[in-house]
Amino acid sequence: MPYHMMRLFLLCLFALSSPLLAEKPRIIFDTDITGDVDDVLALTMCHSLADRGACEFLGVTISKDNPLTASFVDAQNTVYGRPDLPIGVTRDPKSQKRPSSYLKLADSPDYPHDLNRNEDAREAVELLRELLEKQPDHSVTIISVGIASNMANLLKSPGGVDLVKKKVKLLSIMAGAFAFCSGTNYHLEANVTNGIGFMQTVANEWPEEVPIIWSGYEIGEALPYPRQSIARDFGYLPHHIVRESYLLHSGPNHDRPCWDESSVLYAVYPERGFFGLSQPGRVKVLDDGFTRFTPARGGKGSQRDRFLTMTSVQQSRALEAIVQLTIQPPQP
Ligand SMILES: [Ca+2]
Repeated sequence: MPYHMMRLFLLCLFALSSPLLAEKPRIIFDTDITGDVDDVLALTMCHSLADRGACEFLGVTISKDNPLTASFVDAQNTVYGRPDLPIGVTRDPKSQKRPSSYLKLADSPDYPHDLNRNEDAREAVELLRELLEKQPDHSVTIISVGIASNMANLLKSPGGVDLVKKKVKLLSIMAGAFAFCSGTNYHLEANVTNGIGFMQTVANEWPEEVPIIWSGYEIGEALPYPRQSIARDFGYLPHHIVRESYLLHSGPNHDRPCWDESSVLYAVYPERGFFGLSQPGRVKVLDDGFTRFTPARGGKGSQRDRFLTMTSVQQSRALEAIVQLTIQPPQP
């Protein structure tokens, strides 16, 4: 075969086998945006990745109770050029009520938007069901980075397990702990402990056929967002909702761990090697909130769950990717 033909053949072969050609993830971002600020940075990453064409951003659902959540998310979505992105809020009275240091920015004239009250937002599970039903089968990636109220209530809704089985490709969830972290081998992580029953429903009832990738506390703890970036990288707008939220929550002298951002990065770029994966197995949520992982042995037992792992090389790559996706300006 002549050289140029061989080259063409090899290029075609590469293109056909390239994961870049795989269908882009269609993402739903399920967040408890209230207490911690990593949700704000993670939501920004969803916008940046959608702006790059790396994913299709279907909507946001909110899993904790605070009257300003929907308004704040709409303000941030408006900053990032998606003023009409669907937003759903939990109305489950068992969802944790939570004060916030930064949601008040929703009331600032610096961040105009048109969804001003949670009462005007959709109910989260109703929105999740509608978004899922409209998508092709096995095409939706749900990124869940808060308490599991919406995920549990989705499963409990009529036909919910079958809907997840039919439409969802992956659940990328920030919850639990799977390695030594925070000074212990038995860390009780907040997204679990703030709603243990919800997380138990997810761990017990999520369909076996739909993989769950867990980002444990230890992953975000090892990804401290650099405070220098907050100081330097958001000056392209006179007021920046990400910068102001971060400062209201963490102040200028803290490198906030990127717990939620890790689940976004994995969900959209699972094949880029930012993280490793544990062997397959099953997570059980104990009554005290600990997440116990049992590996499948010899092909026996559930293989639904894996958790993220990270080498030091992956740590530096993942952190820089998170920073670059967080500081990326909105599309003009
Ligand atoms: Ca969160």
